[in-house]
Amino acid sequence: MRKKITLIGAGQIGGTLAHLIALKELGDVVLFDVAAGIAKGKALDIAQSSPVNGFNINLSGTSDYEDTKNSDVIIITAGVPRKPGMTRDDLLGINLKIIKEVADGIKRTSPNAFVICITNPLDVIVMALQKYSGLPKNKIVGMAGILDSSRFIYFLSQELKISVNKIRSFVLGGHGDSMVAMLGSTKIEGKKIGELIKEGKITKERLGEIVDRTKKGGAEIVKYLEKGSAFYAPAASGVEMAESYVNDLKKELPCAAFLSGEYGFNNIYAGVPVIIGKSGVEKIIQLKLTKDEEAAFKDSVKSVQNLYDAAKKIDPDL
Ligand code: A3D
Repeated sequence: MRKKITLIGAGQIGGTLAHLIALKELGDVVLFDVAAGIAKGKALDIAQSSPVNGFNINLSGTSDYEDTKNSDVIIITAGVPRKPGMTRDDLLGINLKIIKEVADGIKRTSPNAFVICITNPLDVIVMALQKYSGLPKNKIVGMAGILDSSRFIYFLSQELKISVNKIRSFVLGGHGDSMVAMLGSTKIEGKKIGELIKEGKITKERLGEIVDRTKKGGAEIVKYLEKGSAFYAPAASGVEMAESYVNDLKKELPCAAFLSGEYGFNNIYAGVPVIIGKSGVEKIIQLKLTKDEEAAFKDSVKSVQNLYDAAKKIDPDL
């Protein structure tokens, strides 16, 4: 039987997710939004492309959680995106309220779903979603690391004139300015990045600039767009997670997952490599970090912890 995939939030990312899922025939799509017209309009528009693109799934739009009942996968983008000059953390108060409402809706109607959260500030919102909904921690996961890693790999490929397919890397930690590009685990055509520096293919300084551009990758797009934030690459990243779950691909993907002792942290969500398969987050991969990476990762998780403390002050229910 085809899977039922609900997208909570039918904005820029929600609409793109629906389109990609339709093209891949990953499942039937329900687009949910408080603005019902946007959800219905986008569902109908994408459905009308099915004769051209030759896909065969059902798409519908709604603002009623009953229509999302028994979803297999839920991807959440409900919330407000950044405006130029804003940090992701500035969205905390408003998106926390929205996520509380969403948590209540999905807990009532789809308690067995695999839930992917994309709403910012990501790590704190996904943690709040888990707390509010009480759904199992291995079934609630945040999308950020795939996008941050993808940005880093793209920038490296442009710099080195090497196909993105030949570069492997992870960006981990919190999805904010403190995110950590794991240079020790970065491989380019099988070679460690340190070897490329020795060979004179890239300088340390240039590499530093690329890491910095990755950290500010979202803000660069916000500035260009003037209205709204990135949506194509975020949607593609969310779909990769959904696909690994639906088709039990057991891919190793950097995602915001609940840590219970891994990397020395407890009771907090942060970006780490995980295996996603039919049971959800099936395993957290423990990478060997260099001393510098370990220190940067700790700092990054601490900033997530600080923001979660700020969230608790906003809502004592957390
Ligand atoms: P946008 O196009 O504004 O869509 C958000 C949608 O959410 C709108 O259609 C709203 O009507 C809807 N919405 C608001 N409140 C509710 C509610 N209570 N229930 C259901 N729907 C609601 O934004 P977007 O799609 O560009 O971005 C969505 C979120 O993703 C924002 O918080 C962004 O900051 C975040 N984002 C995260 C990443 C990550 O890598 C984690 C990347 C890019 C954007």
